[in-house]
Amino acid sequence: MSYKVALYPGDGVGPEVVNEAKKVLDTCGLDIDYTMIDWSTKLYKSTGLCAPEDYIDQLKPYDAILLGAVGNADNAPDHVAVEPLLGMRKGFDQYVNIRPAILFPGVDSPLKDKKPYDIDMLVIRENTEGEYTPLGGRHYIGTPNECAMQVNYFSRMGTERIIRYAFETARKRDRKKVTSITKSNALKYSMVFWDSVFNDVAKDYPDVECGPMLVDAAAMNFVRSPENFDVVVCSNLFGDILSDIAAIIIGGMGFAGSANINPTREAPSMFEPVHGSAPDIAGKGVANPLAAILSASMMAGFLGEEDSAAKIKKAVQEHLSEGKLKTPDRGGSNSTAEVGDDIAKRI
Ligand code: GGG
Repeated sequence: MSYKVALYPGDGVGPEVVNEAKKVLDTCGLDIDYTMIDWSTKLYKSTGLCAPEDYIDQLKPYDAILLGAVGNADNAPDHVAVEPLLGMRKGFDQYVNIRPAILFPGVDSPLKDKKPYDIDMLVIRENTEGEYTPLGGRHYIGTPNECAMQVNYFSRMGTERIIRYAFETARKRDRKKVTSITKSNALKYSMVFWDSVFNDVAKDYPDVECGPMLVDAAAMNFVRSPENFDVVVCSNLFGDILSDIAAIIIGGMGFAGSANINPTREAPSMFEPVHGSAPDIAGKGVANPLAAILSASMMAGFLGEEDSAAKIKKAVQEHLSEGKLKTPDRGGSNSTAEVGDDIAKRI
């Protein structure tokens, strides 16, 4: 099969890590026709936008998008920089954001006594609505009555489909367990609704162990007992925050790949490292490319190239187990390209 993939490196360290992800994919010998998308905050100065107005139309024909990172506060406000990223998730109905957190052999967790694979969870984040819905407004700006409103929008369709996706995913895993992240003790409309949809859907999956957990308790338990989590299903904002905790306990943001999936395949899905643009180290060639490489592995798997996906993941595992090459975020002095070369060589 041949595929059309849009490479969207974006800002900061994005181009450096996407370059390594492409290098690794090339080694797999996949028939991919790449198009380089040169949109970033640099565009903002000339156009007031970080991507052309018709960016959804331009990206629609691709099978997948491989994104690096967005954001550089020197060039554009962060909420403008992130617009194309959130816009792709919504515009392509990529309603599932999968963020795996696995403690690989050879990687030190900041948590005491954690062995390889003690942490092996999937954070499944609702990606198109919830707290990220662009509904609200600012009023009476500059007066003592100034106020801001941001509406949390939870539809039955949107809530049910993400929870169902989490159960379907859990069913295929060994532990078959879903934890639903809530805050229904305080958010008496949105999260009480979320809980009731969760309870309805759970009835269809008697073979899956499941239950709710308040988001504050989950933040604590990700650190205290991460081995108790398997699949974790969250609203958009809760998933954003908890997946960063999940990343840090498996060794850092440098290991956190992700997939933004439209399961219907009627529009492209997008793959990106969870980390941002890290402008402080951009251009120095020292960013950890593993999160982007693991995202590329998820992309290969989504495209149906399971063999290549597994080869990339195995190469990353071997590279980490050997532990010879490390970028500075892991206490080493190797470059982004040296790590990418090592993974490619192993494939
Ligand atoms: N790698 C993509 C990236 O730059 N993410 C930065 C970010 O702030 N994303 C917002 C979000 O995931 O909700």
